Amino acid sequence: MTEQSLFIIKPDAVARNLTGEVIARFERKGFKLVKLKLFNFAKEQAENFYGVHKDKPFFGELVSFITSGPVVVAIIEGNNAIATTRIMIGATKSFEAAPGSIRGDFGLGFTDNIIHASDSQESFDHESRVAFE
Ligand code: FUP
Repeated sequence: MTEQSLFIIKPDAVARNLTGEVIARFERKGFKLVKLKLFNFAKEQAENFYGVHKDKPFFGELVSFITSGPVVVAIIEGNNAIATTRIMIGATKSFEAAPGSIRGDFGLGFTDNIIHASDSQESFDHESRVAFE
């Protein structure tokens, strides 16, 4: 089923010049780019984006990290986009993510884990609204 998903290339990966590598993986997989933007999250915008985590102990660290430098946000389209993108990014802790996944191949961090991707239709709707507002 054709659907859309959203990913964010986080400040660590943009700073390490991995933007092209990450986008290329989604293109080679067969996804079409629908929207693409380089920008800096404002603090309030980041708090809204990660609103689902607002009561978690790591919320402050997460907002501080995602606002620490430019990010790239993309909306992609293709078969089963949300679940397939989650498989492609790998486990949250980069140091445990499987080789072959984006986090598994490019990082060792936890908060600084290269990439974010929507995990449901509901999060896609929210995140695309906030990231492109
Ligand atoms: P994911 O969906 O894989 O990005 O992971 P989560 O939604 O569980 O967490 C969102 C982000 O918060 C992760 F990308 C990493 C960060 N995080 C921490 O920094 N510390 C934690 O204890 C848990 C998550």
